[in-house]
Amino acid sequence: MGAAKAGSSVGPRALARKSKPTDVERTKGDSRHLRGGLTAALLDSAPGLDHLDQRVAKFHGIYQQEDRDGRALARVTGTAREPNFMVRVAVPAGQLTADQYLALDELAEDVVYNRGFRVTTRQDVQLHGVRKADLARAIRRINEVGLTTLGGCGDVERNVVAPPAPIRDTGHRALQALASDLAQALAPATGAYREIWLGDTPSDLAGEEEPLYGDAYLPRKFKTGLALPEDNSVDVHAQDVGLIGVVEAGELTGANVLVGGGAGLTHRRPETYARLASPLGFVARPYLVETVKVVAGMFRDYGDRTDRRHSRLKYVVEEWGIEAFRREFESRASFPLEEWVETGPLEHRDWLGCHPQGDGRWLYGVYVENGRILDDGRRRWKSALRTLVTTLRPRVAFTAQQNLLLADLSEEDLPKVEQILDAYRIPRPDRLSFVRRHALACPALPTCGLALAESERVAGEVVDSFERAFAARGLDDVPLTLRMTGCPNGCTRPYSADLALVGRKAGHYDVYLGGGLQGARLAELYAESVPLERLVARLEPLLDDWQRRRLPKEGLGDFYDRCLRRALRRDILTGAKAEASGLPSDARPDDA
Ligand code: SRM
Ligand code: SF4
Repeated sequence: MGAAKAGSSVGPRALARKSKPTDVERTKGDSRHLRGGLTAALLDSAPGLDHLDQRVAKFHGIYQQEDRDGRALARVTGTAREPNFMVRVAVPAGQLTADQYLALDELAEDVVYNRGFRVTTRQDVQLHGVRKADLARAIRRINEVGLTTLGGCGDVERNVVAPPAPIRDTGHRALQALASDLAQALAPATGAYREIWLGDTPSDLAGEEEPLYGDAYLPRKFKTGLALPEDNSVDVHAQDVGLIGVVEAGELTGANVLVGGGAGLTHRRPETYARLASPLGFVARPYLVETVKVVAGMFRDYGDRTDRRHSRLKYVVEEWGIEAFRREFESRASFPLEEWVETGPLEHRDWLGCHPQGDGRWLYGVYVENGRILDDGRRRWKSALRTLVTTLRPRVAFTAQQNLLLADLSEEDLPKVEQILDAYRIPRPDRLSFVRRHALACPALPTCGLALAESERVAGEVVDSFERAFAARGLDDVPLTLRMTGCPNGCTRPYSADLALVGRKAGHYDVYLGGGLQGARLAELYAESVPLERLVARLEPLLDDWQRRRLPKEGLGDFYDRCLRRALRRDILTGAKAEASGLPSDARPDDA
């Protein structure tokens, strides 16, 4: 089990175009179920891990990085480049207790160079700049409070995302429970994590099995997202597997299943593309965990293990066609795949501000700029949130828009929340423009080894300038998604946004237009390699056109789609036009 069936004839086209598995496949297969040389490496005095252990460490939620600002300096001064680590804590559906939140806050004080941490677009938390000597302490602490980093990264099921709002209705409750069940059912079974980080006695490898993944794990990352028709806060079409819950007569009867979504593409590789997931059918509630396992098993067996750039479920689905994929799914499933249930268009919710939970209590969604929980300059998100959580003891939930919800508040708590936000100069959601409220930016420089351009560090200015351009034209009355990334990997899911700025090279961005908040339509490439300082000017004629010709309340993406889209609408978006861009050879390691 676990080996790719290279050249299998199940799909209309054989997938494996090269015959030799990648080096990463060998590393995984030789790792003795993700042990590698990590135990010894943690004890040696080297500041970093060797490249094989770096690959294994990803499955434990740990990425070796370096401060890319310091790279040039090291080159000039001839000093060695110092590695450090990013630790990703997996938080299914983003749900935390107050104590877990405060433990992360404290841990950041202890092991993170700037004492901050960051909410991710998959409802996780990342701690950046951790020293190797502090890794074991950090991971122990995370586990002591009932959290884990296992599967935060690596070629396994990643964090399961789901609507985070603590609404006491059937749909939200059932999907949050399902996210947790899926996380457990698809977690690697190896004892390696507990042995290395938590001091468990080494198990007898001969008797240890990875029943779902096999010895070589999946060919690459695998992502599951859950949504409700009235709450697609996770971009369900961008997931390898998306489940849209169907609630009938107050019961979750099952879910419509989507397969083969994904946002990553590579410049100069037109055969790589972003793709919206395709409808597979409806599955009844008792079989939803099994459904994701069946799809993961298909990816395990048919995903490309010879070329990591071509190794995502979306390529299997696109190349086989959904009919062939469905036939194979049905041949593996022990339960029926039924007809898709019509539930109407998906709606996006961000849950910022205050909302009744439906049980007499309230939730308050706090806007966190780029998910960065940090005390920095005038705004003090870290102190504000610590004060809120310490004083009010809410449950906490992270959103896939990098924000944070405080749950289970009483009505009397609500003014206190706003007082505390004001005291720390945190903008209240109702005072944000739509463009700022929905904007997302990835970390990019200086931590991300794949960044071609800045993202988070310039996003504030970019939002400021678009905010001015929209306000000057009276175009600030509709929600709008502006998503920025430092490279085409798509970590903020930019290819389904109204407006996306995707790093092409230092200081330059490709501009995409035509998606929308619901994430159900792909944007298209509108302008290539636009200098940062020209972005607004380049788009001004288009904004004028939108102002003149739009329907009442028509958003930018909808307007673009109705009036200006050049390409025939498709479910995939290739990087073909970006072929000319120069991707440094170290910008896309094959084992990311
Ligand atoms: Fe991502 C790689 C950050 C969500 C597509 N992503 C990376 C790495 C780990 C860079 C690396 O491999 O060395 C980035 C770490 C930067 C840093 O310094 O923190 C990184 N990705 C992020 C986060 C933190 C962005 C954020 O602003 O929050 C998100 C963490 C999610 C999590 O908690 O698990 C994040 N990444 C995504 C998403 C969105 C999603 O999952 O909903 C995508 C697009 C969806 C998809 O997977 O198709 C995404 N990240 C990628 C890719 C391209 C994958 C592909 O199929 O081509 C890479 C590169 C790779 O894997 O080779 C990547
Ligand atoms: Fe890094 Fe690119 Fe992801 Fe941004 S989009 S975090 S630059 S991999």
